[in-house]
Amino acid sequence: MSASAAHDHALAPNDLEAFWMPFTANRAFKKKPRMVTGAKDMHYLTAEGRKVVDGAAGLWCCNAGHNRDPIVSAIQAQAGELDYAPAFQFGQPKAFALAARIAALAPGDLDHVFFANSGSEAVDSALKIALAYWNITGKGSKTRLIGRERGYHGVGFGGISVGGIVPNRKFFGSLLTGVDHLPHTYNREEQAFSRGEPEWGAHLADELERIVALHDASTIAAVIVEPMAGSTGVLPSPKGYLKRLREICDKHNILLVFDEVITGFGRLGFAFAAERYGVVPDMITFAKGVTSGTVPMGGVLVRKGIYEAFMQGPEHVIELFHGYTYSAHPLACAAGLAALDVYRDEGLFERARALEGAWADAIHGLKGLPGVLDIRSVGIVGAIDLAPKDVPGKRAFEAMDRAFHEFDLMVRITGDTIAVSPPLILTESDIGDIADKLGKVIRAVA
Ligand code: PXG
Repeated sequence: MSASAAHDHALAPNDLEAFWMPFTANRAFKKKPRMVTGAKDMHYLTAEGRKVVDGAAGLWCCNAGHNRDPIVSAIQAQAGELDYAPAFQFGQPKAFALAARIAALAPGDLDHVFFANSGSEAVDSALKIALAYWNITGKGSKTRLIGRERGYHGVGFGGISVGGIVPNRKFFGSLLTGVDHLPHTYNREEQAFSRGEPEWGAHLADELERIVALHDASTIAAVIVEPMAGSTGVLPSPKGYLKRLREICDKHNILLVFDEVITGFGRLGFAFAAERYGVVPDMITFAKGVTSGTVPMGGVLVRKGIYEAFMQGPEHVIELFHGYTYSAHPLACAAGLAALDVYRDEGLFERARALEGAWADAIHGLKGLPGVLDIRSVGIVGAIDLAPKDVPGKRAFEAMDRAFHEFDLMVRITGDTIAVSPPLILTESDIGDIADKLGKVIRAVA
């Protein structure tokens, strides 16, 4: 293909077969594609020139909005200056600078950063660090990992093992052994139409005591939870729940990992949700918003004591046999530094906090529309549960498809839940616009 033919193909491809799309209904998409070719700030652009409101910040990642000049320039400059550098046994300055900036945003003594390239890799890194930590500190029997029903921790074998989303697990064999799960925290009867953290449900953290009683703390390495379960349909932690988990983990010497791949970098109005909840976990996994989605990057924030436990023995010996070719990739580090500058200079975390009330009002204003069973909101995140029509998932699929084609709005769906999580640069008028479009979509699929 000539360069100009390849360019035309990229803009308006007429053969969609080769790309096996991830987490996608491939045949439905390829019959009627939802294609975007550009983006700026709050919008995606289509080849026909339509402006589609990005109600999902890409996939919960473009927190600073799209194609922001400072981030674009930083990536361009970096590509021209140092395209790649190994992070095994060699370094480049921006990796150290970014790690320090991220650690400075984290609460407590979460002072060290291990870099990966995605949320899935971040989660598997955190689980491996937990296992290795107990190994090297003489408690090698602590190997069990505890996740939670309806949890999403990416798609690596570690992540799907501790995860609790059935279709992400059931096709893939026996997964990791020695894993158990806390119950999820959603109960529609007790929590329907809660704004923010539901009042009911803190006691569900006590289920960890039951799991510890069953397996014994001497076999348990770590507990991993999302402070707000995102992919499963937006389940904010009940009030007091995370504090109780922390207390039980402390009591039994179990590491607590917060998976903040979605909640990190402002989504709940703080750099990390750990701050919102006043709980310091032993590790935080992050990805997505760290570069505002522009270049793949993930990582794990680790408490000082864990890092220091590894910094023993002869100095020429590698302390942790783990890492990726692209850990701390220079383009990702440049993008990360620029994204953190934008978040700071534009006060985007504070902005999310300030707009949370207006956002919740708008999303909860959809109550009473046909088929709406529940609405949840927290930070700049909203979810609307629709009653299933004919077969499960079909109504929300139709909502996503028609939102894009007819109402110029991009949303995410899971089951029969619509999830919205726009870029944090949104204005009150964007909030009104998104709620208005959502209302039209919900009526259209009634
Ligand atoms: N942990 C959490 C909490 C996540 O939400 C991952 C790990 C995995 O990240 P990577 O970068 O490996 O995809 C995620 C990813 C959705 C949706 O719409 C959510 C995610 C990804 C794609 C779509 O719910 N979360």
